[in-house]
Amino acid sequence: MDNENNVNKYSKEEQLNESRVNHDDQKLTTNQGVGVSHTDDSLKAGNRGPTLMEDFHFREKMTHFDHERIPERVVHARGFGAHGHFQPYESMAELTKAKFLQDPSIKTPVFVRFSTVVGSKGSADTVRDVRGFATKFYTEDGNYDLVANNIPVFFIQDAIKFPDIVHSIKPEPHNDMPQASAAHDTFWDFVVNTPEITHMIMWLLSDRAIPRSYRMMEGFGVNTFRFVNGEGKGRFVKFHWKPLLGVHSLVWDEAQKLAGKDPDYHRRDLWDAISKGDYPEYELGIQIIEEEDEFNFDFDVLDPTKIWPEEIVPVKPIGKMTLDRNVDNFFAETEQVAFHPANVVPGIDFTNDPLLQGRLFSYLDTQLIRLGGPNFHEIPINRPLAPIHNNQREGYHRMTIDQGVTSYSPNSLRGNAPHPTPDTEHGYAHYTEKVDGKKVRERSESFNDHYSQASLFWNSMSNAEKEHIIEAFHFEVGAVMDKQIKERVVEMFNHVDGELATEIAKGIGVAPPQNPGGTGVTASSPAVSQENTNQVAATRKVAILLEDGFNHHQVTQVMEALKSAGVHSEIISKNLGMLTGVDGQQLEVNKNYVNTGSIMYDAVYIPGGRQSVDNLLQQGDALHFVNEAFKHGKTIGATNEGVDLLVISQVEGIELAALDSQAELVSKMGIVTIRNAGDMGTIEQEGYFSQQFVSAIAQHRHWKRKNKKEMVPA
Ligand code: HDE
Repeated sequence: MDNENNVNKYSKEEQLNESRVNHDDQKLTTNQGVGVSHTDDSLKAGNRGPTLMEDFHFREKMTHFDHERIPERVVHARGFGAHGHFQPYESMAELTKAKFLQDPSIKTPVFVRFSTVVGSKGSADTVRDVRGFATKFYTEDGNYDLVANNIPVFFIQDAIKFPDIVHSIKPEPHNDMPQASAAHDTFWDFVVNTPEITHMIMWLLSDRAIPRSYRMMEGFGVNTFRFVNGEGKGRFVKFHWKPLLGVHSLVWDEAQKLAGKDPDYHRRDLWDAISKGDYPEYELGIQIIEEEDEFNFDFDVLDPTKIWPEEIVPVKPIGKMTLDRNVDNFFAETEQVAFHPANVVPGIDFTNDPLLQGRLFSYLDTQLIRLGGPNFHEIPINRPLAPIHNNQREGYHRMTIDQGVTSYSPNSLRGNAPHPTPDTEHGYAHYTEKVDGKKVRERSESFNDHYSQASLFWNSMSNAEKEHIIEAFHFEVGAVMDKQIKERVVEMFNHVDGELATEIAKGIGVAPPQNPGGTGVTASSPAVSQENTNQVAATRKVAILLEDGFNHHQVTQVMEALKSAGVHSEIISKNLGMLTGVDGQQLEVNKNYVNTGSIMYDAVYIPGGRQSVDNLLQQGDALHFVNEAFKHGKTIGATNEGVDLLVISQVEGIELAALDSQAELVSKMGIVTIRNAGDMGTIEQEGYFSQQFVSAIAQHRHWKRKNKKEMVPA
């Protein structure tokens, strides 16, 4: 323990340590601790005879295996977790008494699980879906769970419809298809019958639903919570996570191909980043609305299908989370972790948001069956750092040996221990809110505007983002078999925007709206467009295409420059092994074309070297690599003879007519080339290849080449 501020973090690690077992250099035993001398043959009556019942080692080994699965989560089944810590920037005492938000020198340990919603545990990472972003803070005052998504609004306004939406989007009940996809009739049938879903569909069909990385995703608490300060004053609050690397996405073609080539793409990305020390960081932000302003907005502050536009209610950054440790064991940690929006600490409370209210029931309920009983809070990953004392006893798999004769309250045999925790000692006191109403199964009229914010979202998109949304409609609704549903989709989105509805109709084989409509909302919210996000080159991945006879000086100088910008590079070639440059120096190949593809990288570099490039020119795989990267809007760099590969690929002629003869450095729409490169420069040297290449990589994708990319076959 090098610093006393780290008490919390290290004590969680110490706590986990109690459960860690290292099997290195240990002798094999049964679960009773009896040594096992041989585990490769069962005990038989003769070496060709029947297996004997008395083989306790065989029976134990097989029985345990037979029971090694627990039910997957009914939603968010596929996920991936990591450890880290959270630190507030300053005391938030004015707004909340939550202990972990008081002292900027205190690091609170956290565990985060990212997930997709619809697919089964073994489905692909890159499907179009909402991503879960659930964080458990192991605070001094007990566990606080911020169970968030990467989209700020939800499909429905009342939790009672959750089983319906989930049944509609999951594989259809008769044939269990399709897996992890909304592109089918039952979902869109639900959509056209549920106007409140409109805003969420805009987000779901946008780039947000195909993130580049869990490290480049926002998180949103979605529901409206309440901050309560030491004086008992409450305020409405919405939570935001903002990734320091910015918010970036894949393109749909890439996402689909990745689902085949590397279904673990997002979990591998997170695992690798943490292993390399590229620790993902996210700022926690809050939006606050004073209770006296509850009715001063043109949306209901309790409606989970609405955002509080950041331009109207700014997001205040209040702290930072860093993820810096991978799990030891996926099952023990990521699979067994249980998040619950009802796990709050003093200073954080609920509101009457009807979606939140229903969530407060569902999570514990589903975890009781998934984790097999009421004692799952004792599983190491779920155990709070704060001590637990109550009268709960027994149940499946109880780990604690509770001492003493009483397990009830009040008692006098133990002086009524455990004693109630007074408010003054951070006992949880529910917010005092006056509630008065008739018992009704109704929804407030203030929840009825389903289209204005969908229009706001559409208006806020850049041209490229709009095109992606329309393409997503073509894919998703194009897969629907029932023509009436397709027509109703057009009708529904005609309420949002006439142009949008007309464009949707074009691709799905139904008539455009007769009267293109819309809400008349002209406002936009720049904060929702990914065009306005942070642009960072660090942690991106560059593929360098090489064969024997490459220009060693160029390759190593560019690799060095990339490294200094925190960008990772890998050498790709036809075969694994060593490659020899013109001057005899060697470099090792990291991947070959069968094991990887352009979809695994953010950018491509083709260095000079006559022999290397002539060889690449003969390889369809290398040309495909370049064409595909171009089509996906990625940065491509080429120097000296390397430019020839661009000339021969479909990129040339479309993009850079004069490519052949360019002697000067040209950086245009993410294509960075130079014919006569000598010194490649560093990332600080303005006007040199390395600096231009890295700044193009930081831009993530180059959508301006959009129309030209249509012509590139890949
Ligand atoms: Fe969840 N949700 N949800 N949800 N949710 C679950 O709990 C539910 C909602 C979210 O990595 C389940 O333990 C209802 C909004 C995440 O383990 C279940 C409603 C948001 C995770 C459940 C919602 C979320 C879950 C399934 C009201 C964003 C994964 C397994 C309509 C703020 C946590 C489990 C993890 C998981 C119910 C809506 C986020 C069934 C009833 C809104 C990130 O209890």
